[in-house]
Amino acid sequence: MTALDSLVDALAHGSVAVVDLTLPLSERTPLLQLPEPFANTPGFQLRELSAYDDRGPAWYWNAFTGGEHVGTHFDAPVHWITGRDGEDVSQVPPSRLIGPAVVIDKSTEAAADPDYLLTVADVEAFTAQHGPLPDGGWLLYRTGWDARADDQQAFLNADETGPHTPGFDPECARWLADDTPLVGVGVETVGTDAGTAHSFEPAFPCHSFMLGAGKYGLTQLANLAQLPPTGAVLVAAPLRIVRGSGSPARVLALVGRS
Ligand code: 23J
Ligand code: MN
Repeated sequence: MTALDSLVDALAHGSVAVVDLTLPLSERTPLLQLPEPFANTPGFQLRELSAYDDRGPAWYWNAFTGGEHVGTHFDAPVHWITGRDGEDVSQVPPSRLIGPAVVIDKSTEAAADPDYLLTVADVEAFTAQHGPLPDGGWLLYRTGWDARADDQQAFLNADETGPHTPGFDPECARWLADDTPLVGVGVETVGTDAGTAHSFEPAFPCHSFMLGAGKYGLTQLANLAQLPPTGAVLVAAPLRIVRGSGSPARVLALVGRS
């Protein structure tokens, strides 16, 4: 049997399951809120073209509008100034859109401290137990934030000092970008950086270092709790928007079930 025959067999028999890591995309999908004077993204919206009516008697279809960075989405290197000479989303090699994933669970820590920042020591504690970060793979950062995704206010968790959502410590972001074989990181929050990351040095370090290194981001992931710490295979499918800085994406994981 070839590897693909084995995969088809495993999918048919349920020894490999498909987990949808994608949140539903609608006008209710929560949006990043940047402070003045920065531009903000429009949300996702459908406009009905016909619904089995005079405008199209046998068909239903819509046009849609919305930002590239809405809902479960992919950040391409050109999204950030550090990656401005890098790939746009249409140029990402497809082989980099599928790869092994590890899941680091800091949901307990993030519940106690919404400003929790993942550190190099956290990742090293994980690799000491589970083995090295995967070559060409993804680090998925579980914080429990997906439970808040149907409520914009709870999801952004902002007070008078701004948003409070977990993210990466700047040194951890630099290390993941420059010193590990990962191709990207994925998070459950509205962006790959912490809510307070506008005040970090550098500002928005995860965007700055990861995209500057030609790597990628995935945001607003769901169902990471269904994945094992190691062994899942991630498939990220952003739209191939020419000159796009990113795109809403369908993100799936293949997981072994014994
Ligand atoms: C633009 C500016 C800051 C941030 C972001 C976008 C995102 O989170 C994003 O979706 O890439 S933090
Ligand atoms: Mn983004």
